[in-house]
Formats: sequence, C-alpha cells, structure tokens
Amino acid sequence: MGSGSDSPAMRGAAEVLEKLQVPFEVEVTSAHRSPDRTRHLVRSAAERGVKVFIVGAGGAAHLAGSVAALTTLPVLGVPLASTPLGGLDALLATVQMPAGVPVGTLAIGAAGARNAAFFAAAILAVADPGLAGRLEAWRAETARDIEKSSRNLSMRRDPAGD
Ligand code: RP5
Repeated sequence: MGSGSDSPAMRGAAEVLEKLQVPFEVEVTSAHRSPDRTRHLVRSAAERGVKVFIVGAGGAAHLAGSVAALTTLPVLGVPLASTPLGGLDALLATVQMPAGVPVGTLAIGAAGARNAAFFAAAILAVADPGLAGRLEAWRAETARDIEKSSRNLSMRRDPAGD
C-alpha cells in the first residue's frame, strides 16, 4: 500500500488471505515518495515466492501502475478513498492503464481490498486444488449466511394475511 494511512482500508485483504491460508507479505511503499524502494520490492519479489501483487493506493494512485510496469506477475489494484474526491481519483488513476501493462482494478475501498484477496486466491487456486476447495467452502458458507439472514427477517409478511 502507498501509505500507512491506507492500512485500515487494506486490512480486510489480509483477513481474507489468512482465512484462506494464503501466505502473504505486507509492505508500505510509494510510487512518488519512495520509488527506489518500490522498484527494489517488486524486482526482488519473485525470488521471495511472490506470485500476485495486491496494491492499494489513494489520490494520484500511481502505485499499482508502477508495480505493473516492473513485473509481469498479476497486479490487482485497489483504489482508496483518501482524498476529498472520495476515491474516484484513485479509481481512474488505477483503471486507466495503457494496453500491454494491465492492472486488474477492484472496487474503491474496503470491499475492493477484500475482493482483491479473493481474486488473488482465485488466480493461485488454478494450480492449487486445496486452495480451490477452501474458496468453494467459503462460497458455500456465504450462501448459508444469506439463507440464514432471509429466515431471520423480522419484516416478513404473514402468509395468513394477518
Ligand atoms: C497515496 O496518498 C497513499 O496511497 C494514500 O492513500 C494517500 C495519502 O497518503 P498520506 O498522506 O496519508 O501518507 O499515495
């Protein structure tokens, strides 16, 4: 992520990866404030076993694009709402990559961070049947939770019409 101030929004990505038992590392680095650190982290990532990047940044949000410029590993970008523009600035900066240097862009903010983790897991699960099974189990649990919410709705109309 581009700043320590991004960590509350990005925390959900770590929670999802933990639950799915996907090992990960977390770093703060900035396209603008620490370009040398960014380059070093990305260039050395493959030898540390990194297979997918999840990049959260707000404002001018060039970090995901900068990472994508330095690697051919998949890069997932999470635009963050850290300026008065509410994340639309970061969304446009993250999504509008030139052809040939893609950033898979998720929703703005915490939901995007969680989905980036699910998406990263889905990419890894193509070659990892155990992880694919854990993703399936998560989906099944989500479906059960929805059914439970439906059963627990207190606003149901009485079928007897009372
Ligand atoms: C971006 O600027 C960061 O990703 C962050 O969302 C935003 C503000 O950073 P701070 O000024 O809080 O460090 O580069």
